[in-house]
Formats: sequence, C-alpha cells, structure tokens
Amino acid sequence: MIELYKLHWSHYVEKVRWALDFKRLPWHGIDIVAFTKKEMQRFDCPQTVPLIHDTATGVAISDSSPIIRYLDETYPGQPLFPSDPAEREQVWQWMLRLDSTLGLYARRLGYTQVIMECPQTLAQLFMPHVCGGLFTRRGWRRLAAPVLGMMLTLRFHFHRNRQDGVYEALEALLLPIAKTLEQRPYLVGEQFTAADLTLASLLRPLRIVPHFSHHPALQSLFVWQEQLFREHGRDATFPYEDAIRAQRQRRGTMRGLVRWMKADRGVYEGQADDTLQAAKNDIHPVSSWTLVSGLPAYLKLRWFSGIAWTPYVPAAYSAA
Ligand SMILES: N[C@@H](CCC(=O)N[C@@H](CS)C(=O)NCC(=O)O)C(=O)O
Repeated sequence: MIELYKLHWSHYVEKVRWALDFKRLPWHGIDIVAFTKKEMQRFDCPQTVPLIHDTATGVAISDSSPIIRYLDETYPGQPLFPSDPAEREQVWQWMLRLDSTLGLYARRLGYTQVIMECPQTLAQLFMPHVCGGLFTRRGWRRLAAPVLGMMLTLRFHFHRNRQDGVYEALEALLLPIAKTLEQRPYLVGEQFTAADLTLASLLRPLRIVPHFSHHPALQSLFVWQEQLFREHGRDATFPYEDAIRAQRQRRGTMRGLVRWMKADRGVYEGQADDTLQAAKNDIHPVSSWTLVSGLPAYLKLRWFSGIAWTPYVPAAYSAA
C-alpha cells in the first residue's frame, strides 16, 4: 500500500495520483494541513507534497518526479518510462524541466488568478477543516481570504510576476510544445510516458488563466490535455476551476488582458536547457513577522496588477 501525503488541488500531487492509478497500485491519500504539515514530519525527506510512504518497502520520498521514477523502478508493470535508455533520459529531462518551469509558473499564475477574481476560494482550499470548517462559511471566508492571499503572495512572489517575466517565459515555453504536439501524440517516442503525464498535470492551473486558456496558438495543447484526461479517466475539472467559472458566469467578466504584453510579439523559440539533476522550486519562507509586509503586495496584486477585466467567454477548446 502506498500512502500519499497531499493537498488535493496540487498539480504536482495530481502527477503522482495519476501515476499510481495508471500503474494500478493500491494507494491511500492523507490530506495534510498546509500550515503545519505535522502529518509528514516523521519522514526524513523534504517537506513538500506529494510525499509517498511505501509501506511494503519502508521508503519515504518527496518530489513528484523522483516519486514516479521510484514507482516505475519498484513496480515495473504498466511502465511510464520507455525501455530505451536514451528515451528514458529524454523523459526524465522533460519531467525535471517541466517541474522547474511550467509547474512553478502555472502555480504562480493560477493562484494569482484566484486572488484577483475570487480569493474566498482560498479558504475552501486551505482551511476546509480548521475550527470545524468555520472559515468556509460566507462571512468568515471573506476574512480569511486576505490573510491567506498575503501569505501565498509572499511565499511564491505573485507581486513580482511582471518583473520576473512569468507570463512571457511561460508563453515562450509552451508555444513550441504546442506546435510539437500538433505533429505527434506524445513528447517522447511512440507511447504515453511520464513526460506526457507531467505536462498534462502541470498545465492544469493555466485552465483558469485566460492569457493561456484563451491563447489562439495554445488551444491545440489544451485539446491534447483534455483528450488525455478522458482516455485516462482523470477529473475533467478541479474544484477551483468550477468556482472561478461559476463566478465568471455570474459576473460576465474575467481578468483576461495582460496589459504589458504586446499583441505583435510573434512566436518565441523555446530555449534548450542544460541537463538537469533535480527539479527547482521557488518557495520563499514566510513568518508571522514578515506577513504584514504582504499587505501592500496583496492589495497591489488584487487591484493594480495591470491585468484588465474583459468580457467572459469560455475558451475555444472547452466550448468545442
Ligand atoms: N518539485 C516538487 C514541488 C512540490 C511543491 O512545491 N509542492 C507544494 C504544493 S504545490 C508544497 O508542498 N508546498 C508546501 C509549502 O509551500 O510549504 C514536486 O515536483 O513535487
């Protein structure tokens, strides 16, 4: 039995959940409390989710790509890596590269979108059981949202999205990938691998970020993702996607226009990365002392982010 320590909406967690289901391994999910993570403190590995504990071997390991590699090596049925060594290495490099770029950028921009449009959703994600679910109730949700928003803004630097060129870097990464997948069904070789699973999972938060979900040159990528979700029986949407869509339908608007990006910027060429040994992360420490400095950053993000309201229309890929 595999114990999976998780935050249920995390796209990195979804990678491992998908791998476990694909390999038909019995697993049991344990939801952690994000603020304390006390459920997994007994394990001597980096304290991020996903983290698995394999009760058959005693191994505890965090970081989604090493977890998937461990599962594939320990339980070779239904392989997620090709048998050819060169292709295996290609799959591994895709995973590390996507974890270190797409995964981090999509997390930043997904949370940014939630904060800009319906921050109360944060209380439902992070505090469903705190004080018997008090903070998921109407008025309390509104109180909890700015505090959670400030904390997350400092932890992941959402207020620096523009300075750090996150929209631009992500667009530059995804456009060539979309083009490649218009020509062939999989990233590596002739079969579904952990590289495809990684790409499809880590793209998830971008389904609520109109700059990407509505980008004409990326519709084929989301169609590819939807097809994989259907073939593999993955959830069609995550609850935060439903929450933001319901709100957009009610209001008839969405924060869709990234004002500082020029319409005629053309198509970027993807840059080849060096060979990676491990995935990078971008989590910054936040203490109750520094929390207060998050208020201006949060307010700026919420009201003066430079991302304008536009009329709500569903993305072409989802309306098709
Ligand atoms: N490279 C890691 C990233 C894992 C990660 O950053 N997980 C986040 C949730 S999406 C986390 O554990 N955050 C805990 C925290 O911020 O303290 C992986 O692929 O698993």
